[in-house]
Amino acid sequence: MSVRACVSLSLVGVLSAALSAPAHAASITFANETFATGSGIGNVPTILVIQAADAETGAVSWNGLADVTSGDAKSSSRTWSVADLAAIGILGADTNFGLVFNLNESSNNRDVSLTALGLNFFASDGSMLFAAPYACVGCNYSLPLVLSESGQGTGSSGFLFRVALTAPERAQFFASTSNRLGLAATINATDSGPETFYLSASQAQLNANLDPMVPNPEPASLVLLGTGLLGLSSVTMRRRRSKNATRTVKLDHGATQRR
Ligand SMILES: [Ca+2]
Ligand SMILES: [Ca+2]
Repeated sequence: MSVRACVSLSLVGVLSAALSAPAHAASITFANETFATGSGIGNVPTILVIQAADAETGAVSWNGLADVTSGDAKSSSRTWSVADLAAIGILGADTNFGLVFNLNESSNNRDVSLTALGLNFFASDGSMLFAAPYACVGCNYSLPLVLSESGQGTGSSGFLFRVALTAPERAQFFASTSNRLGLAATINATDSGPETFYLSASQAQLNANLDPMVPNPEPASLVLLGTGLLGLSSVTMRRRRSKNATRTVKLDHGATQRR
């Protein structure tokens, strides 16, 4: 195949990725931010409480009639209806809101490894509208994410995750005051007290440090985009090799991870 034909096919791949709709989807991201308001499970908008030794996994979801906790989730876990969310300042007009993760570990075992995290958006009848998985594309904090407890006390300080929905998802979820939000998480290397997650509107604080967040590209779009870019890269590499046979090109995707 000629170089020109390869370039044409690669561009088709890139264009088809760009044209695939929707280009974005709901996601949770992390930028190594901490959050220092609230104290105690009952004093913050807690959504999920999970506790087990060594490894814990649990979820709270909505079955159309009541909350359902599973795995290591405690009864203090609860879903939040759109009406509940409005009462704590999380509205459909918000471009993002916060999800705060508190550790409760013993002093000689402060690290945990977050291996899965995802919000689930339910219709009032219990059916799933859509999910917001942890999908920190290009943010340098991929899962499993090792986090270390910085201070004792549930709610006194925590790690701030940001949740972003697309405009159509916001419109869909916030259209009914009885739609509900649930959460699932899996954490390894745990001990001592429960790990907790709570919600935060606090738009002013959330927006103070970072640019407004946008939802991440969908994985399918990323694959197509990656395929197109790889095609372009291989063409470029072949052309360079033909000009300079001894030169080696190394592609570095820049992925690093906090340990
Ligand atoms: Ca630990
Ligand atoms: Ca713990």
